[in-house]
Amino acid sequence: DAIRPLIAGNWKMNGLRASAAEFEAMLAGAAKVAAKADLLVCPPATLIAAFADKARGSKNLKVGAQDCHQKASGANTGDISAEMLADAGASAIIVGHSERRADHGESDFLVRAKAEAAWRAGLTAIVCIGETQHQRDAGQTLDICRGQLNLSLPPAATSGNLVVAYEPVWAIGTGLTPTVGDVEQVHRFIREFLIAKFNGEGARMRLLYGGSVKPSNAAELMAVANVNGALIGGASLKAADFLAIAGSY
Ligand code: G2H
Repeated sequence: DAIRPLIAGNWKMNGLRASAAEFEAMLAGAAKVAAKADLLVCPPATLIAAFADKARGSKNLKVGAQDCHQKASGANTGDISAEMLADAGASAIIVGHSERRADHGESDFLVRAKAEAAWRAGLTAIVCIGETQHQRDAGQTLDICRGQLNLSLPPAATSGNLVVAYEPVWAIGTGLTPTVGDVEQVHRFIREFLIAKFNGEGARMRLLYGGSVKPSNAAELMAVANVNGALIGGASLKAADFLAIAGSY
């Protein structure tokens, strides 16, 4: 069977309660594009409950989170647990985004613990990996990806509880995208890794591309072998762009 694509929006630190109108437009348009792909919107934590309430009962569009703490509860001022995100109505959590790895010093080991926290709360983990410009220039792209996959993916990963997102750091928010050939090479490498480690489950896991995906390049990127959807930042903030990307399947 073909892998059902996932089009996931990562709003990052953008969005106020007034953004509900944009989310409602996504919800309204989702039915048209949902025949071919699952849709997920990951707003900032402050908006998850309100958006999830609006999306309740929608089979077309779900709400997710951008990060979680690895523990279920405790003396961790300012942190939010996967259990709390599940309680707010999230169905998935992005973990290990390069901005968190860079800005908050998150290690592969912590990312793995966060993925397991998502599962503990019954949620899907979307684990992000990807190389920096410096690492790409040094020819280390596949080595970096292998290292991150080895250490960030928990051994109990299945095609149902894990999504992998490949996001070359130099392509994030820069407007630069790798060539189709580059994406194809890295995604083939990741697929081979996943099959070697998780057998049939690895063959069925969803593998997203992320980094400056927009309506004008989505069809080309989504057509690449082993690209089973997209993780979209900037272009996921506007319903028209997000739905156009989702509709490019
Ligand atoms: C990569 C991506 C979303 P953008 O971070 O995760 O952001 O599409 O803005 O490059």
